Amino acid sequence: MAVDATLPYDDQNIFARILRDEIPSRRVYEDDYALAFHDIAPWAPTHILVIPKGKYVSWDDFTARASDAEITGFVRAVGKVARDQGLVEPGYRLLANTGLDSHAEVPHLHVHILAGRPLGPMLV
Ligand code: IU
Repeated sequence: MAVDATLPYDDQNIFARILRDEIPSRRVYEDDYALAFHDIAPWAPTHILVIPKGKYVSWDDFTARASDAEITGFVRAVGKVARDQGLVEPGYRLLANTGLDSHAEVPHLHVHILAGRPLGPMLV
């Protein structure tokens, strides 16, 4: 079910539980600002989710409330994960759904890193 980006943060959401290690995930990277793990239902040969350590519902919430250090740390982590996974060539796509129309499903900000095949044009 799509989630409303304006809802308050839910400490029991699945990615909060992954952050707390209450639920296993295939982690690929972690630092003070971010955790990256493989998506459980990949849309492409490489499908990694990068989430901030802080409690942010969406891209909108994050960019409105996070500190400059959190934003810089998170964005750098996304770039580092893609580099470390060898995705810069031939390339990758970043995607962050926010709000009902985007069909965001998990109410903790996540950036999708998609790669591993020609992804074609963005159709929507
Ligand atoms: P969305 O942007 O909120 O629609 O993406 C949610 C993603 O989280 C989606 O690709 C799911 O496959 C993924 N996911 C996951 O990796 N592990 C989980 O336990 C759950 C969802 I629930």
